[in-house]
Order: sequence, then structure tokens, then C-alpha cells
Amino acid sequence: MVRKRVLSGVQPTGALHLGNWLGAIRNWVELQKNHETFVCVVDLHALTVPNDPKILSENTISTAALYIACGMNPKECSIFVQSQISAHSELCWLLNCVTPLNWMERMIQFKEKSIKQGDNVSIGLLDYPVLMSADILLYDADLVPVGEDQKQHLELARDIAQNRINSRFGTKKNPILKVPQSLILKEGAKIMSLTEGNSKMSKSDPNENSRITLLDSPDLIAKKIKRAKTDAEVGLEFDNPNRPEANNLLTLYSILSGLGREVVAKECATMGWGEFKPLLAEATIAALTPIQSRYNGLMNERDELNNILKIGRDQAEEVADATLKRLQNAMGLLSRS
Ligand code: AQP
Repeated sequence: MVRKRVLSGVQPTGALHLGNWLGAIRNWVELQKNHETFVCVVDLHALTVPNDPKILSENTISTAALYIACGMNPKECSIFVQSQISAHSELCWLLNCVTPLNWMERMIQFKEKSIKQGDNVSIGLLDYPVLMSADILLYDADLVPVGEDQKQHLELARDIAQNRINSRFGTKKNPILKVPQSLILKEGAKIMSLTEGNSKMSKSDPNENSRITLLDSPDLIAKKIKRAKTDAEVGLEFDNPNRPEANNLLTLYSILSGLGREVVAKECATMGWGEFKPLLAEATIAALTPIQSRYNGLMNERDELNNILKIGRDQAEEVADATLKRLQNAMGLLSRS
């Protein structure tokens, strides 16, 4: 039986946090068992925000190591670095030429991030979703597991594939690009900031206390949770729109402890914050400790890590180049041979 194909990635814009893990990577680990899975470190995307070149390359390798430490198995999936496959940039250009500018201006992430960048907003930031479409469409992905925040970008990839490429350059019988589906698992789909329950946890939030990174020490985790925003009520509950912090911290506890929503809802229904926070800290530290020890082992074996990325790149490049060629031909670009 042909396995469905999955593609996903995280940008190496900083230390990965609980949102990246619970909203994305954790789901890949399950998917790799029954799907042909490609995961990349999307370093070209990281260039859309200001960054230090030395830190970017270090973050790139560290992100790849975290994928593996979180459970991605290089024997079951392909792990690679986006910029090492030139087809990503090349397909992005072809898609740029058929994507209306006003589709891009509607993108929520662009609106939010461009406010932060002021006068220095780059064309790259505006173009981010087209590059993401190229990432996905190159691999004929059936499924793209993402958090809620990326849903709009996924819709764009579908629109471009269907309405700008297949309907113009392909036929119903012979579509050029596969139209992917998003896969958003409800639990953990949107982990919120520890300091503001209505904003998502994000690598680029200037307040480091807003997120727990996968590499935070136990002391730092406990400190961040102790400082996390709460409210004046006693007892924690899910899904009360007036209590976003309670919903977020209880969600984290239910996933990280492995107890599930029903059990923790009962356990914490009458609990005060002072009793709850140490429990959450303990569950978080216990969940992250094995990831951190695998990560440290991998980072001490750089040759092995580089080799995994080389194998992943070779596997991915074969698929990516074939898709790019198909579209180049369909759009009338002269083939090399
Ligand atoms: N808070 C979150 N909750 C659930 N899922 C999340 N993801 C990110 N934040 C959360 C998911 O992680 C994957 C990779 O994200 P990304 O780093 O490529 O881009 P992002 O969504 O922009 O993540 P950040 O942390 O907010 O990065 P910065 O601050 O650099 O922009 C995606 O599947 C995303 O849904």
C-alpha cells in the first residue's frame, strides 16, 4: 500500500518551545510510523526576520538535533535543511509569478510581524507564505501537520496549487501539483504565552518568560511557571473564555503529565494556583528531561548529525527536483536536455 506523504518544518529563529513541540513535532513523531515523512529545518524562512548569521547556523543544527531528540527517527523519515535544496527557492519564484499580491497582504502573520519590523519590512516577509507553499508542494505532500497559527498559510498553498497552477497549466486528469490537506490536531494546536493567555507562545516574543524552551534547565522552568500570569479565581478549568491562562496552563498540564483532560479537570477543579504551579513545573521537567539528554548526546556527535542531514537531503532532493521539473516544463521553460 502506498503511504501518504507528510511534510512539515520549523524555522530556526530561536530555541524551540513547548508550542513547537506540542503543536507540531509531537504529531510528526506519530505520523512517521505510517506515513512517508519529510521534515525540514526551514532556515530560508528564518531570514525574513533580522538575525545573526553565526546564531542562525547554530540554531539550524540545534533544531535538527531537537527533531531527533523529540523522537523523529532518521531511519523512518527524511530530515533535511531547506536551504540545501535549491528547488525550494526556484519553485518559490515560479509560484510568485502566479500569486496575486493582494492574497499576500491578507496574511495575518505578515500583518502582525510587519508591525514589529516597522520601516524595515522585507519582501521576504511578505513572500514567506509563498515559500512555505513551495516547501509543501515540492514534495507532493498529502498532509501537512501544523498548529492553528499556520492554517491560513496552508489554505494559500492549496489555492495556489489548485487555482493558479493546476487549473492554468494542468488538466483535471493530469494535475501538476498535489493539493495538500492540513492536519491540525486539536490538543496542543495552540499553546499560549505564559505571560499573556491570549497571545500564542512564540520564539520571537521579546519576553523570555513568555515561553518554556525545550532546553530550559529545571530551575528556569520552575521559575518561569512560578511567574506565569494567573487570575484571581480558585480552581482551574478548561474553555472558559474569560480565563485564557487557566485554560492554557491546564492544557499544558494535561498533555505533559500524560493524564489527559478529564483527569486533570477533576484533579484541579478546586485547586489554588499555589498548589497547581509546582505540579505543572514537575510534569514539564519530567517531560523535557529525556529530550534534553538525547539532545546533548546528539550535539556531541556532530559528524553523525551531519550525516543524517546529508542522507535526508539526498532523499528529499530527488522528490523535489522531479516536481520542479514538472512545473518548469508545464510553464514553458526550456528544459536542459
Ligand atoms: N504556540 C504554538 N502552539 C502550537 N503550535 C505552534 N507552532 C508554533 N507556535 C505554536 C507550530 O510550530 C511549527 C513551526 O513554527 P515556526 O517556528 O516555523 O513558525 P511560527 O509558527 O512562527 O513559530 P514561532 O515560535 O511563533 O516562531 P517565530 O516567533 O519565529 O515566528 C508550526 O507548525 C506552528 O504551527
